[in-house]
Amino acid sequence: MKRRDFIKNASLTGMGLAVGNALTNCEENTSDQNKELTNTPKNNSKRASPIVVATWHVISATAKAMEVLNQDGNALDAVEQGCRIEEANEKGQTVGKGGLPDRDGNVTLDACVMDKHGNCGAVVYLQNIKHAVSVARKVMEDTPHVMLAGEGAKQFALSKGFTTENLLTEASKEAWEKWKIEAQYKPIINIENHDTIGMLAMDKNGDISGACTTSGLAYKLGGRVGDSPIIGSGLFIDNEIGGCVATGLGEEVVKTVGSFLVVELMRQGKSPQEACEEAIKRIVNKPNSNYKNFQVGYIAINKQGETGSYAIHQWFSMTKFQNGVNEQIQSGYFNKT
Ligand code: SD4
Repeated sequence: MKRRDFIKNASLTGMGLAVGNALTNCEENTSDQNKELTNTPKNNSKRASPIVVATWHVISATAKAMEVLNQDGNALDAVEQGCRIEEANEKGQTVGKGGLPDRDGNVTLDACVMDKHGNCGAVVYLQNIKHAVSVARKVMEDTPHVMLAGEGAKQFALSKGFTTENLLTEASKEAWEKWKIEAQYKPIINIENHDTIGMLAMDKNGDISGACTTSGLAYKLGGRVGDSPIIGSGLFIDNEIGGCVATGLGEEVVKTVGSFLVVELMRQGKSPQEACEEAIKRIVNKPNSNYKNFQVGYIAINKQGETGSYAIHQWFSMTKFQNGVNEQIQSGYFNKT
């Protein structure tokens, strides 16, 4: 058996069975105590129409995702196809091709996906392969693993038919050359650097999936990985409750496991908007928080099709496509000074 086949089989047999048992056990456990712990809001309401939301102003990406949903694609297909639009957009300097490099001039990509079953896949420090989100999906579907890094991720992608290309465009190279003149040995954390695309979709069956893809912070230290490919931080989906994706300074999102936090707050009964606001408060209310110097933004969706978004600073926005309307919505923000 080839190594690749072995990996695939392992995911479908041993490990698959383990997960299957765990799920079965959960379903069978109907004790009152367990119900209380789970505290899942009831989903008696009418099913919402298909919906796509994404971080920042990415109308073409949400349009693509909705096109997939309208053609009976599922939420996972929608978020993957939507994110690919921005990964291929050379003008976007924070995602895929054209992404700004690290301080050594290397473009390194992070991405993840999570589906309605709670399956997930991620790649970190991926180089020379533009569609990191699709590689992340392959990790989820074709291996028993959740995350592949660096050269291993690249070799895996090549084995799946992805091809390599230079992701550093002339414009991004020029910007990097300019940055090098004054290069300060600290992460640049002003809000203009944050443009990760995180996308959540709910399909006609009411199932939710999400994806997140980025070239990370511009001029980061070589090897640095942010929140975007970390399940629970950059993205989290619980198909019983809803989903959340993050953008901004990944280090601060990781420290509060932001996307998981938002979903858990929704589980406790908060609306997506309230949950995003509470998660931002966790960051800014920390003793000695220097939140004035960095941006973090969250967008969220719940099972009823309600959405929310909130950030530390002004000018964060969410693109939302529902009922034929594809629009950019400015987010509320914490720092009014
Ligand atoms: C990171 N959260 O790597 C990402 C950066 C980001 O738009 O959001 N860029 O920390």
